[in-house]
Amino acid sequence: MALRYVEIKKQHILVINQNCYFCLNIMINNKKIVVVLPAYNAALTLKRTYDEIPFDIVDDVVLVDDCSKDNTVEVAKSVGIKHIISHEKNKGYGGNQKTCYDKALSLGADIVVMLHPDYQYTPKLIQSLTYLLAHDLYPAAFGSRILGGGALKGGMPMYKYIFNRCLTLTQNILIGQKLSEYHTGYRVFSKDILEKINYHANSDDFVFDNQMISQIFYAGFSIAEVTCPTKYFPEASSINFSRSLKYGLGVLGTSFTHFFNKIGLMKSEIYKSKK
Ligand SMILES: Nc1nc2c(ncn2[C@@H]2O[C@H](COP(=O)(O)OP(=O)(O)O)[C@@H](O)[C@H]2O)c(=O)[nH]1
Ligand SMILES: [Mg+2]
Repeated sequence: MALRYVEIKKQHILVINQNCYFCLNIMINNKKIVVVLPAYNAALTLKRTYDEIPFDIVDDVVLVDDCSKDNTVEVAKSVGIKHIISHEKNKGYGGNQKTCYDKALSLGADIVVMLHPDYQYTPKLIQSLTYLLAHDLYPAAFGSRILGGGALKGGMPMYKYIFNRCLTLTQNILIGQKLSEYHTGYRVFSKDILEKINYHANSDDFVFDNQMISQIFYAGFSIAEVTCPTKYFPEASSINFSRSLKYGLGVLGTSFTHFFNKIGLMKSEIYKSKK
């Protein structure tokens, strides 16, 4: 009997005969994996990113479009993304992620992968990152551009690299942790984390990412890191020096807030648990 392997709409299918076929999607440890793509002007890079997602283990993809000025939504439809949400107004990167995580939880995700659709981080790392969560070793895993030297090799501007290293050192001291960087955009979270931390209380801007790390550590969760290459090219990076500066100040504010809450001098809304 000749078995046939086909790929239909990103599903891997083993065909025995006309009436009999098997979907070859593998669930790691019975966990549902949802990839969320917070998109803003991602039309030129979305397909390249989407095509590299490992659909043998990924169950669903959600794209949230933050009122892009290009045809991101049309491209998302054309590549076959099932869950597309469009913001009527531009909310910002943090506001976008709030919608992403709400949707992923409503789809019953056990593991949520936040992947930038600007093709800066390779989707080929999804397996390595998600296995750490699927086997209950860690509740969160990040792709680190600092471990393994991916940042400079990938063309991160020198001023961003220096900011990254200085802010990371300060944060490790104030938060009492040992991450290699707090600024990567490649993050995988367990359902437990997303159900517990109050991410809705965070900023709608870029500092959202940093507040989330602070909340995760504050709640007593740990974070794994995996070396990660990165690519800097015009479509993958829009944050200029002044936005970086604003972000850097926000990061310092977040770290001091964390420290003052820890020693009991402040009681901030962002650390109130959702459950
Ligand atoms: N929702 C939203 N996302 C944005 C906005 N500006 C940038 N982004 C997204 O934020 C992420 C990081 O921005 P990016 O310019 O790639 O930053 P960089 O790679 O660190 O220089 C990317 O996924 C962008 O699509 C915005 O105004 N709104
Ligand atoms: Mg980018």
